[in-house]
Amino acid sequence: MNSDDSFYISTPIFYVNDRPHIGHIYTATIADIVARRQRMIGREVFFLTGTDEHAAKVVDAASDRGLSTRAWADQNAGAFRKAFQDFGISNDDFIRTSEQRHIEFVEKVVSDLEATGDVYLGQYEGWYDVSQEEYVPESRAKEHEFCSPVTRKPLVRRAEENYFFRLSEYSKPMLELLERNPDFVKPEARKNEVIGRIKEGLADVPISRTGGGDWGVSFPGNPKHMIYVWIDALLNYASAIDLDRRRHYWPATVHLIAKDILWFHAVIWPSLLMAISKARGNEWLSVPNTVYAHSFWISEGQKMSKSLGNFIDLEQLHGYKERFGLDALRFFFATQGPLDTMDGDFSRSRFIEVYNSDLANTVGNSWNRIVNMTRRYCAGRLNRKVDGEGLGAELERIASKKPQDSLGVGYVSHGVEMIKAIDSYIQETQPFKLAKDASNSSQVEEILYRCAEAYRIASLYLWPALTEKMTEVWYRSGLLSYTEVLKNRGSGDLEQWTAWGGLSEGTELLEGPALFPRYSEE
Ligand code: ME8
Repeated sequence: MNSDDSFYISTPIFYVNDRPHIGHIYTATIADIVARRQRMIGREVFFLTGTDEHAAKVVDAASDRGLSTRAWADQNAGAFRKAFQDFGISNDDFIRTSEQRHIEFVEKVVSDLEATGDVYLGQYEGWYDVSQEEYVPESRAKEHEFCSPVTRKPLVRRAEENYFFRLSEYSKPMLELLERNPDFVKPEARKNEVIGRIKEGLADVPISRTGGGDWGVSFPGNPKHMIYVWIDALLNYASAIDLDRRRHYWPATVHLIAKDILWFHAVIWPSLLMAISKARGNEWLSVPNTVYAHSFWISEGQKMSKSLGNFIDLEQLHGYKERFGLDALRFFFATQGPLDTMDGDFSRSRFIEVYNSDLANTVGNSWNRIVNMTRRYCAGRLNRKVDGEGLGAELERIASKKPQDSLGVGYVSHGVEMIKAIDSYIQETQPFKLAKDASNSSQVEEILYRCAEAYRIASLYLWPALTEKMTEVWYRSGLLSYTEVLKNRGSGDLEQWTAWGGLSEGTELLEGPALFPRYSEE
């Protein structure tokens, strides 16, 4: 079991047949926001991402370009690594399935499973979805007119001698797991889909292929067979843990994925882990706490596709970053993304609308007003430290609400609500009017302290998404030590930080450029 204060979050490992796009950056950003918040509340976080390299489509994409598979995989793995840096992702490790540490682990596990009989040699014939690298059961193939349920590309008939994983043995343990741990699959509706499909019955699954070249991990003792890319891929979550050094992070707290790969994560992966535990003794690798499957981004109202030309690629994302700032993109992902069971539409007009209303007019403007009034009426300093009367109770009410998603991403919206509460408070108390009469000066000082202090509290809710701009706010209000605390993982204490009164008397608020300048298309 992992220690209570550790928190292990992963993204899928992404195929290197092409460069990253919005979907990959989205999942990584959400995982990043979760990871940052968990570090903030004092957990010791391990945040893993990486690349899935041994897929046939990587081989095909490389040969289309006249490159070696290795060269193409290296190039794209590099592109993922760079993109994650460019978009502020704070992953602790980046695993590639072509690394030796991973390959050795896969070989060891597969040998163990062969020894217990959970993996055996047999015959398979069925419908294969080349675009998704998976077999599709007869009934599902029929239902989708023998096309890929995901990409609509025609399925192909494949027959082969394969090694199989005895998944059929795990229906009962899987149903028990889902019963015992109601948080195992999130959101709730996804869990019901999974339970429904398990109840239809689980068949053994092929886990090797032959004749597809030598790009992959060969089956231990029978190198004619290569280990199927999905088994190879799922094991990354364990191989990266480096069982001596990072053992205390196990089991994973959350595997964050999208709905397209839910079955692999919610059924095959835990079954595999149960089989591994059987081989190695109980609890060697126990099942994750939660598999969280978000939905898809679509674009301008339609499914994204290369042929429609509405694919939001890396260049476009860089365009948003340059024009609006990285924080604006992260904020849009956090508050408008398909985190639940509905797909989310990424449209430029919506992006601008959210940017202007939440960031320019609320988060940015409110800070600007507080600083300007403090400079104008109080020589730039918060001269009077007071309690939160008139504002504190409202902040507490907002803070006590549970966000809709179980990951806690919704806390970002709490920060915006808190800032709206500051704006209402300014509206009610009218410090700009009071300041006209010098005899009100202490009252004005009190109001401005309350606003700045409430903003400080809101900034802590916003920081996991708005990391650059809230760090800037901390700089402008003498709180730069926060960033030092956050660098030392696990030393943050959010309760203490968000308690009223963090800003000391005499704090100077510094002027600076607008945090989020209003955007207009002209
Ligand atoms: O499936 N909207 O890799 P992959 C939101 N290698 N998220 C999206 C998205 C969209 N339109 N499109 C993709 C694989 N994603 C395997 C995984 S894990 C052991 C192996 C995101 O490169 C989302 O996280 O096809 C989805 O699950 C993932 O990219 C699929 O990435």
